[in-house]
Amino acid sequence: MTCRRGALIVLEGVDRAGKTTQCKKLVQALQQCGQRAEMLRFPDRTTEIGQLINSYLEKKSDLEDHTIHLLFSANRWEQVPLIKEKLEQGVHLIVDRYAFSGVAFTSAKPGFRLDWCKFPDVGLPKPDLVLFLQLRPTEAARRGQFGAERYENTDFQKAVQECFQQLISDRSVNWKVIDACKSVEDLHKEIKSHSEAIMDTAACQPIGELWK
Ligand code: ADP
Ligand code: FDM
Repeated sequence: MTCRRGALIVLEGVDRAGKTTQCKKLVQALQQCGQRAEMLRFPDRTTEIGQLINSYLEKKSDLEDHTIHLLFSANRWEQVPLIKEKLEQGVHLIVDRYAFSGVAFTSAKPGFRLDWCKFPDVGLPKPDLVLFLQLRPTEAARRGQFGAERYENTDFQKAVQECFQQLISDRSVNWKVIDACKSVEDLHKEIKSHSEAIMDTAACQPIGELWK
C-alpha cells in the first residue's frame, strides 16, 4: 500500500511511571516485527533551546515561569518538520512526553490557567494515541528516590497529577489510561496491543492538529 503513514504515539505519566522503559521496549518490539519505528523524547536536551531547558532543570539557571513554558513549547515546534517527515515516510514515532507534560507542569504552578498553558502548543502534530501511565505516588516512591532536578518533589508531582487528570477529561484527544503498577512485561503487552490497533487506523488518515 502506498498511502500508509506512521503513527504518532505518546507516553505520558508522572515521574517513574515507566515511560522511558516502555517507549524503548515498544520501539524495539516494533523493529523486531519489521516495522519502522523511532523514539523521540521531550524535552530534547540536544538542541540550543534544549540546552537552556537542561540548565533550568538542573537548577544551573533560573528562568521566569512563562519564559520556560514557551521554551519547552519551542523545543517541540523545532522538531515538527522532522516529525512530519518521518510520519509521512511511514515511520512510527514513539514519544516520551509531549505537550501534555508541558501543560501539566506549568499549570501546576500558582497563577497559571490551563488554557493559557495549552495555547503555544495548539496546532502541533496531534498524537494518534496518548498512553497515560497512571501510578500512585506511594507506588512511584518505591521505585526510588527523587533526583536533584527541578520539579522532583512529592507536593509538586501531586499538583501535576491533578492537572493531567483535567487534560485526560478532554475527549478530543485519544487517551488510554494504563495501570502502571503492572509488571514491565504485562505493561508492554498492553501498550503494544493498543499501539498496533492505532497504527492501522492512523495509516490512511491525515496528521491531525492538536487542540484545534
Ligand atoms: P519514567 O520515564 O516514567 O520516569 P522509567 O522508565 O525511567 O520511568 O522507570 C523509573 C524506574 O522504575 C526505573 O528504575 C525502572 O527500572 C523502574 N520501572 C519501570 N517500569 C516498572 C514497572 N512496571 N514495575 C516496577 N518498576 C519499574
Ligand atoms: N517538563 C517536560 C516540563 O516542565 N514541560 C515540558 O513541556 C516537558 C516536555 O521536564 F520534570 C518537565 C517534566 C520533567 C522534566 O524530565 C523532564 P525527563 O526526566 O527528561 O522526562
